[in-house]
Amino acid sequence: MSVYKSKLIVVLNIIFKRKQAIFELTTIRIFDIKTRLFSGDVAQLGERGVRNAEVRGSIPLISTTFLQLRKKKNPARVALLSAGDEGGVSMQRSVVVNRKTKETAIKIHLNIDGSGIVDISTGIPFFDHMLTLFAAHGLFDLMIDATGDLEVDPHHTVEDVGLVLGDAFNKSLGDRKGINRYGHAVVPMDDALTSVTADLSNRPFLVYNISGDKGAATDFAILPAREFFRAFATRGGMNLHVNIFYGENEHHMIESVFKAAGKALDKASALNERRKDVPSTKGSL
Ligand SMILES: [Mn+2]
Repeated sequence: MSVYKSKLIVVLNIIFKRKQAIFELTTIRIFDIKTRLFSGDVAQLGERGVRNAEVRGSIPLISTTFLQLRKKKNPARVALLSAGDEGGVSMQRSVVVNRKTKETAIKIHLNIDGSGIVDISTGIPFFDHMLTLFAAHGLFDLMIDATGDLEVDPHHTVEDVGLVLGDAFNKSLGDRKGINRYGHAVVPMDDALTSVTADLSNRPFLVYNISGDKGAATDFAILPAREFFRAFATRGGMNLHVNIFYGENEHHMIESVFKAAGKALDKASALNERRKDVPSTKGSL
């Protein structure tokens, strides 16, 4: 930011010091935010991060400006948010959600504008494998640390991870302004083919159709996967349609479901630079 712009911001801040909303509006109008977009941070953010930051660019710039001017008043907050701004991290939609019950303890860190960095431990290796595929193909950064009463049944852990991951998506999406809202993917895995269609409508509803042969049962089979997606869609405020068209191998069938879900949700959750408001003619989601 040029010296001229910095000084102008100081002046604006003094003029509007009790009217933050006006200050923000003024700043957005004056500067072309895209021109100062994290010079040097592109490599860290990746293409999608930059694109999303461009869409949302105005907000971090303004927070940074406020932080610089109010540094003396709240140093801890300044340090936290400034660090994020320097690394471009604050531009991304990133949340941490914790949930602990008598059956399970789950911690999830999700960045829906990530690059597919995954670290998952649920105690159910096949579930870890599926969630890894979901995040890797959806380009989400996802850390899941879950422990549950697996000696009773994997069901509690599977369902509760679905609930907490749904919460994490819901929190990440915020007021859902600027998102595509809809996303669709059809993904093959050798003999299996699945489509997932997502509408981030805030109207939870799961459709889960299995046309093919269900194959041999595993400890994380097609039906437990459905319970995961039911919990996930409910808490995530999503309408999800999962259609498993066919498949001979159950592992491949479920794998195509999780990959397709990741890709569909990547598209649906991404910010669209042409959309400034909530993608609903009602005005809210
Ligand atoms: Mn596999």
